[in-house]
Amino acid sequence: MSEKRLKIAIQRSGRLSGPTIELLKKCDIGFQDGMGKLRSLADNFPLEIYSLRDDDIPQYVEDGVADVGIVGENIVAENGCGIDVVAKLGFGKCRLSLAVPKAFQYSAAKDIQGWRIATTYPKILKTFLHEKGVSAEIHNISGSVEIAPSIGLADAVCDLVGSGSTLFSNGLVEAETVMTSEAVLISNRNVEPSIKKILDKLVFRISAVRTAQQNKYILLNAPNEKLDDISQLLPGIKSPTVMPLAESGWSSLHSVINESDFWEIVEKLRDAGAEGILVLSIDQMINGSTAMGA
Ligand code: PRT
Ligand code: ZN
Repeated sequence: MSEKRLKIAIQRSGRLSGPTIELLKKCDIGFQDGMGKLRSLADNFPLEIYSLRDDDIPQYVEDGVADVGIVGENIVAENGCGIDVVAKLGFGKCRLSLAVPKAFQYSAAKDIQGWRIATTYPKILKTFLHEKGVSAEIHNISGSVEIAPSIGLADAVCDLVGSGSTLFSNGLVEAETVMTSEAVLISNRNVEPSIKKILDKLVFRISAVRTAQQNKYILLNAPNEKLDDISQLLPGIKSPTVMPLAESGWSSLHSVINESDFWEIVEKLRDAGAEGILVLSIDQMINGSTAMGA
């Protein structure tokens, strides 16, 4: 009998492909025969990878052709209903925004009552307009949405935005964020128990990688009389590790600090008398709890 494998659908080629493969590699999952094929097998983890168009992934997962998938929340909101979101993955961040011509003074959604809006996300836009109590004509087009107003096809657009430069170069400006999005791990709702065990292992590894990405390992030297003050600045997982240095009167402190307040803490450490501060990236970090925010 062949070994049970978790089937994962990922984007074949596009913005999410690179970061998805990178994430799997950081989870120490290697591939036998390279990526880019429709189907490939991991060689050290029971995983079978399907490389597909991102729009098709929710349906494949809902139908059970794949057990899980990695896609943007925007695709889940537009195309996915009978699936579960298991974890947020922290990459592919963007927003779906309503954008109007630069010269237009937008103050509220009611300003676009009766307008023609071009989008690839008709379902999300319809819900948004309904919630705002606005009726507008939704033009569902499949690509290059941002040029629709300049060729007279629409008055406004509802499209994905990263830096905003594409909108800007097409004479448009963001009027309102309809939703924010990042890549997520989605799952079929009826995964059989043996496959669920593999999924739990994958989620555990992803969680360890994500936690590590949000933290840094810090080492520093401190004069003993300043140890208390410096330790207060280093919460660590529990509290910092303190070890005596060969030079008397000095100690070495090791700790883990969150990336979000990293620079602020480093400056405070320096001001408090820390020397020889070394900062290292962490590959994986396993906390007591590995629950991931979905
Ligand atoms: O072929 P396939 O259907 O698989 O891919 P695709 O062409 O539909 O998707 P792709 O690769 O463009 O995007 C995949 C996912 O990446 C999206 O579904 C989002 O979840 C996410 N993502 C993150 C983005 C962006 N950032 C983004 N900037 N998707 C699209 N864009 C577009 C944006 O609409 C604009 O046209 O990129 C362009 C540049 O953006 P600016 O604002 O930086 O200029
Ligand atoms: Zn797509």
